[in-house]
Amino acid sequence: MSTEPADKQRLDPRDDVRGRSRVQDTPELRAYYDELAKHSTLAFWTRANDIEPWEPQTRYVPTLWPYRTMRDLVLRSADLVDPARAGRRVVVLINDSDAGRHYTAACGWLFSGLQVMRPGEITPAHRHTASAHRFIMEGAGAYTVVDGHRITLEKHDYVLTPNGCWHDHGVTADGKTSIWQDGLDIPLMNILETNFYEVYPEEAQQRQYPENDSPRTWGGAPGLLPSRLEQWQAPWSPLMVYRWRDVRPALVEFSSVQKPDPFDGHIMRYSNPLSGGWAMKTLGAQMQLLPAGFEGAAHRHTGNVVYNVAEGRGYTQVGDHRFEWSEHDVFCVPSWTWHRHVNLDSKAPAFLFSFNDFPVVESLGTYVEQPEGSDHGKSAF
Ligand code: 1HN
Repeated sequence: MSTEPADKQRLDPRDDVRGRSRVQDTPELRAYYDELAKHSTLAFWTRANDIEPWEPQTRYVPTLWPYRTMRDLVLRSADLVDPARAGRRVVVLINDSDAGRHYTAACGWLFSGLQVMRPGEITPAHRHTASAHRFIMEGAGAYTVVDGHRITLEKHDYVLTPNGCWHDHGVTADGKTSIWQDGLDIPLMNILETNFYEVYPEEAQQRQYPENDSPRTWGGAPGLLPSRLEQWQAPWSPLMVYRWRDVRPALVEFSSVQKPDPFDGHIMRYSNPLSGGWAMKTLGAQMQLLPAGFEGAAHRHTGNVVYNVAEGRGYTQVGDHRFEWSEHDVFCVPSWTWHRHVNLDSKAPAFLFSFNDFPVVESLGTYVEQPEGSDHGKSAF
């Protein structure tokens, strides 16, 4: 016998089965629910089907932030506020959904923004529980100082600011106005209510190590690690910057000997060279090469991804949205949303940088992937 769903639960015929909530509303029950509410309680069966969906239900909308619009907006912020007063001069990418606005999220647990720095400017030194990473989009002379390690930054370099590390950044006086994308796990840290923040006693840190000591120590050549250094204790990668001048040729070499993945083309992760795992505990990042004319197959997976187009032109179908992209456009793929990538250039590869919350999703054992047309992976069980 069909029953009406209880108070305010969504109407889904699939819920009319044993093991799901299908309690019919009655005047006695309504009175009981009112009584429960007075005592900071509720009847689980009135909410069960909503809070235990059959499969992940994202609260985020697929979104494209086109660089031709974003660039003008970000540059305008440089005329309007001083980074030393603003703390950080960042235009935040907001997912235009209740959850996105509430958590200040671009997608899922991912916060992202575009930051601009003019020559001679600095962002005052600070630290927080949230982890951060950055993808350099344009400019010259940018640098960051992470716990006393000064790192010079060039276009398309990827750099870490792990949780709790002091950091400040700037652009040298002889550099060029620089724009980069920041990615942080702020929404996750705030939902866990674990987020602390501190300002450094001085505006900027003194460099405590030789310039670029991190990549010079840990990234001199692939697979080559120091034999006699004290063991690295931190839970993040000792290699803090991954240079585009190394990453791009590495992907081209990789693609020359491997078959492309049907969904992602040739995709590589920015990993901790000591473990092979993600470089930080909460945020992951990848670079992928879509071969000329690549037409990816559709799949979906748990975990959220924010892309930044490093090179090329194409489109990504995300749910009902077709995002045509070219250099530095940013777009997101929310958890468990079907998507496929297409490189519209028949002669040149496209490169997509992306960052994600996979380290969290994987470490909790909740990563699930499903190729289109297959039942495999549909359920986590
Ligand atoms: C942060 O530390 C930076 O250091 C940029 O550049 C953006 C947004 C929220 C919280 C911390 C930075 C940030 C941030």
